[in-house]
Amino acid sequence: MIKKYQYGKPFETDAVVEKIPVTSDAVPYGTVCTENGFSFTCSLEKNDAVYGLGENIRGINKRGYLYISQASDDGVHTEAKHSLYAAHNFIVVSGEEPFGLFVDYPGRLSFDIGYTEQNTIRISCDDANLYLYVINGDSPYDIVKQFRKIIGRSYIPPRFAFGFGQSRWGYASADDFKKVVKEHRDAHIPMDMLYMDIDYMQDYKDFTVNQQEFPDFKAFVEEMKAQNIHLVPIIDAGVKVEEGYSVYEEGKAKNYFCKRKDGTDFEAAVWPGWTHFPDVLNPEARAWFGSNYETLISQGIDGFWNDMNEPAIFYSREGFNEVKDYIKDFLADGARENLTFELQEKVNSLANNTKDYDRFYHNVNGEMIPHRMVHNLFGYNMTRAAGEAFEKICPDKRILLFSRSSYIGMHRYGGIWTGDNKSWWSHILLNLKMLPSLNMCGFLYVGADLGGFGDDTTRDLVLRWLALGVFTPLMRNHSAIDTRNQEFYQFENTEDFRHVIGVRYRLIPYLYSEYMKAALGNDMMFKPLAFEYPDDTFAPQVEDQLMLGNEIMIAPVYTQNANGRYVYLPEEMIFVKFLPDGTIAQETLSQGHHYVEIALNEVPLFIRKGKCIPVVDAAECVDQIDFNTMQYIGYESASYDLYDDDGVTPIAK
Ligand code: MIG
Repeated sequence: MIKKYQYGKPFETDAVVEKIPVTSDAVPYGTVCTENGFSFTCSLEKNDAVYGLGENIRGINKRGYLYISQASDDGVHTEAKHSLYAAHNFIVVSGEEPFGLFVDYPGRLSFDIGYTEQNTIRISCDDANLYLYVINGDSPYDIVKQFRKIIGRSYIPPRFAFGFGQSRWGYASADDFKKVVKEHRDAHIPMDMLYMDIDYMQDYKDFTVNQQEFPDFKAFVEEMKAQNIHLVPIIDAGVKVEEGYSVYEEGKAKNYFCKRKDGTDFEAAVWPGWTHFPDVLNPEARAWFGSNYETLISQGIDGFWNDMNEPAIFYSREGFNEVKDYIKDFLADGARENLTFELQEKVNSLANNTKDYDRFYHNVNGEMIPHRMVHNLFGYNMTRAAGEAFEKICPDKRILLFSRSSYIGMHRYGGIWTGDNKSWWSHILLNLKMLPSLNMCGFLYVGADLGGFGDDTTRDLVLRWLALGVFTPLMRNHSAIDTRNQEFYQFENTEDFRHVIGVRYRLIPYLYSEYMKAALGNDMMFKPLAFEYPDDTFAPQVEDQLMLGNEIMIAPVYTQNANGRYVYLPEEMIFVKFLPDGTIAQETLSQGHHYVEIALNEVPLFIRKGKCIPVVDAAECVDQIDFNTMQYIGYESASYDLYDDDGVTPIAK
């Protein structure tokens, strides 16, 4: 049962697609107050768990912290943070009478989940203009499925997107890219995608390609395709201000950029220098921005990643002028000489300063809406621009698409990657914990930068992280410029990487099948153990193992120098290890706690009692997977219902 409550005049986010009439009943489970902004307060019982909030820090059980929905470009994902790149305002509270809440509000919103008071949830925001959806059901899992149904079907990528993709910020020339492909192919490390970060562009201009480095881009794309490699270019939110650059000229002439209050185009400096932001909340401007993707699609491109769409701002014209004035005073005024800390802070506060979100506006059906009020919708609508355009540009083909920033609703148009993590062991676990939370909010095509984006990685970290990454729909090794080289062939004993990536390809028929079942059935692909074993004493507390699909449990090693790990089995299972010699070890383990040994070059998984899964032979790309090699592993009398299709044709909603 879902009830929809309306407060004030909400902004229509299109997060929910099902038509639900507004009710005038009282809100159950808590108290709503609309005096100073909006707040919803309810109390928690000692053992209630709180799930949801999608892309976020901390646990699967979100209880005990303050989370703030405010999409932010912040590459330091520590426990101390309150926001990451997204706003996924859906939570589920377990307990005697479980319920779910979706706060459809696109501005800054706080979820105090037992932070101020351990047994109290308080959700609040400044403007009492929003929709609140209250869902009740038999269990948290049931509530999630009801929610997923009203927000519409999740994005379905092409099947090649289940292959492995290599990425690194810094590849710039055709030769750089060719080298990466050659190294993988020579070492027989499977690969389907090669990501193009910002350096492929001409001066960081969206939808352009550096002519000198790629004199015949179309031919280059073809050459890569001939080796079964899909190139996936990045698109940034800011459009470079430059006379003669057609995207800029057209956007300016048609008033498709976000404006200041005085009607001039808002200026933000990002990678290209000064840019304007496409007003993707304006349907006309959104269609226009999306139509630009055709420039690359017509050259053979069939995948994109949208970046910097919180939107990230290095500095605005206003912020820049303020600091310039400050520095002038600083240099002139002897009294200030000692305040270098203040100066440092001033300069540092230029980037992603929320003050800038008060300085520009969106034109939504003729009404000027301050960006601050709809901040969390930018990445969603940039990605929607692309997704809606693809339906026109290539209606017969699925296009790979994912974004950094998002809001619920965007899950219908693309996936997400979880942004600038670090080469830290703790981030393997963070990656794992986010997966079910993201699925609850509709995001199924998800993954993290495997091996870690920032900081220097180590060989063992990459291998352990991959043993989780082999299960995530988006499987990509990505790292930042100036960090230690992170391609697999940079490390000793490359064959270990060939083996682990090979395991991914052996599992693709299963992973694709489970992904599609989850997408078509509005279901989750990754679940907390509590969702499958709600009455188990230990399962609800497990935060380092997940259920994947309907057949398996995963439990990767996430500590350095470990030879294995402790694992909890809520029921008897078969412990499976993909060994480096290509064989598969299977051992039945009883219900309970176990220590399992797992070497660096082994991939573990657990098959649930009475189930089996399909496994094929490894291949070097998705198209070369030979379904004739399919065998089943797990319980002998079990059968598995395999979903498959051509992997390309869009599926009607
Ligand atoms: O300011 O394009 O999250 O994946 O490599 C950094 C360069 C901009 C941030 C993305 C990251 C990407 C990087 N980008």
